[in-house]
Amino acid sequence: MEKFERLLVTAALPYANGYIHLGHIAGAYLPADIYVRFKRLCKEDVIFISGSDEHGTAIEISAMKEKVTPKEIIDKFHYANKEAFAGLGISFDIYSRTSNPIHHKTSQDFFLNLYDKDLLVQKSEKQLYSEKDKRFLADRFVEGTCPICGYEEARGDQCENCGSNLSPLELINPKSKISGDTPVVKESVNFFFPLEKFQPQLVEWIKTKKNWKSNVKNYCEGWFKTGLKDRAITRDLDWGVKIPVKGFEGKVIYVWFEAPIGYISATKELFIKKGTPEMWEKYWCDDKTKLVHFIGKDNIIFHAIVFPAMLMAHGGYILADNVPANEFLNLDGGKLSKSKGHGILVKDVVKEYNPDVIRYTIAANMPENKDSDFTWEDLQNKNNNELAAILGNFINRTVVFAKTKFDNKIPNSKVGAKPEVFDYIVNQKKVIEDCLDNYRFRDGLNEIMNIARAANKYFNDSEPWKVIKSDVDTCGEIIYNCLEICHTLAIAIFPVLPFTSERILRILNTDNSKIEWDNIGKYCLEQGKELGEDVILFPQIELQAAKEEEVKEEDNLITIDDFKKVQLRTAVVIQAEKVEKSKKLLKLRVKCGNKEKQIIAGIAEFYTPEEILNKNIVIVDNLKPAKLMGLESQGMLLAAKADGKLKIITADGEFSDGADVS
Ligand code: B3M
Ligand code: ZN
Repeated sequence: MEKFERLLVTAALPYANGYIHLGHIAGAYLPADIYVRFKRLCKEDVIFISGSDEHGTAIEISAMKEKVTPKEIIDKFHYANKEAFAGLGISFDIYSRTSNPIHHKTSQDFFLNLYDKDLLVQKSEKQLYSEKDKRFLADRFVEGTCPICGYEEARGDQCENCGSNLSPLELINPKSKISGDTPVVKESVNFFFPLEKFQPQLVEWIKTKKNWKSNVKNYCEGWFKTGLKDRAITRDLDWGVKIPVKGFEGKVIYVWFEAPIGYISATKELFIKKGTPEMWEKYWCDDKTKLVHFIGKDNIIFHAIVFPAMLMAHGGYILADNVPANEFLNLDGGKLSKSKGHGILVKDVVKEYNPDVIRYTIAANMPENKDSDFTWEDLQNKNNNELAAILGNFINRTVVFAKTKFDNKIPNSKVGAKPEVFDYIVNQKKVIEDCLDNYRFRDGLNEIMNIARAANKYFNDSEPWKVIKSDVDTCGEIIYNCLEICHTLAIAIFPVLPFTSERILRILNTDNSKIEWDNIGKYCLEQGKELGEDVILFPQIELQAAKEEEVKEEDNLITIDDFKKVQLRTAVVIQAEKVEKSKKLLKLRVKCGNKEKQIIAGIAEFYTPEEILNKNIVIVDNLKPAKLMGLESQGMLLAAKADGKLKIITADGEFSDGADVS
């Protein structure tokens, strides 16, 4: 890793007053997780830090609205978000919280360091104070009449009616939102961080960052052009980290000053837990550490300008090597599809979908250079047409071949020359490294999938189903190579699809001891060993098309010629059994005139195999074959469905099988 010996990766600390949604994931957490998982596979020394941001007026306001304490709010969302991240496989080394005592102490020490050096400026300003509440009222704790438009419920910081930016002192008839009390004007002293003074140093520093994304650099240059201004870093509030200076009781450190220090506190906490408390310094104070902050674009100013300036002011700390901020992911075109029952909260979607399918869809659409969109139709497409059709298909056809033709064992490769596809794979390894190292995760994913594409081509071109008829050894070699490529894929997809990687290993009946980046394209499997159970990695996802509801009656009409295209015939069920691992499907063998067909029917919740056996049913005879759970279905049976019940249409007693129905 060039000049670096270790990696410190942070992902923004989300406020603990709301649930994490897919937009957050696309902005910071998934790119960070892909990066970290990749680096771990490369055997690099890496720690991945995040946690809940638990201070700030937003949290106090939520508490007030819900008539609970801030502590109740942060507890609720901290644990819920921690669990949601885990459900999506976001693999933090620690998910801490800024309410922890170690964070209060770390932030106060940091503050005192700057205070002792006389770097902080004190300024007295007029503020609204409520005698009844016994406190100064921060912007959002005041309500009054807008001086611009006369709207009576304008907030202290902004009028929601006319959009004007306001200060609480401008409001006519200001009232405390806590008690309704009419506040008075009082002087209050607060501390300011001398950001202006650090501009030249920041400009020089960012100039050296040749590999920063242009969106981040441009954004910073915009701020430099206007000129940085000193920033207030304390507030007249109750909830937060207390100011460790006499005479400043009842005030706290501004949340945006202490939250980034949370990365440091969390690192300390991590190493205390590991039993090597002094190690945190290696990660924060040794310039052989590479520090990377993953954030969404709305946090750039704090991570690329304010926090680095704070670290410069303090001294002794390393500065970020990169701040690969993402743009926004628009969720379902802004409409959250609540009517369709599809939420966008991580805690909900992980219950409904394979987390890897969510990870894949977001990674493929990652808003790296511009805003992008997430839609459920796209998730369905990505699952059915990419994950299932390319990756899942290769694993499945390989394993099924080994199962049926090689006794479910990894065949011995007697011939022993590595086919060319491995040269391609070894080269792809470098291509993927280049993408992931440079925070190009969309491209990286595409290049990873190119290995699966090449694998399918190798399978097709080698035609093992033909070779087996004349040359079992050569066929064994082909299938052995394909199984090795399955193992290589388990490594290559691991950063993006960790759950699937694990499942592939189970299918191959092997452990993760060979799962390291350098083993891509290498032989790792034990010949002759029994394989595990094969499972369908990506079952088809059917979405109720949104448009369905909107289809108008007249659009629904068809001509007699349309109808004639459908060949309906009677058929008799001659065999019926359950489809393994499926609650819904039965596998039927039907006789229709002088031919037999296999039909996979979604009726298992309503009929047992015994009940349907020997029934005279009606089938669509000329339906294009389709695969369901890996099984070919060569037709469809007719059934009526209403109120959660289902009855198949029968032609009992009247007709022999094979009769036309019209
Ligand atoms: N809590 C803002 C946000 O959640 C803020 C990030 C802090 S990172 C140190 O977008
Ligand atoms: Zn107004």
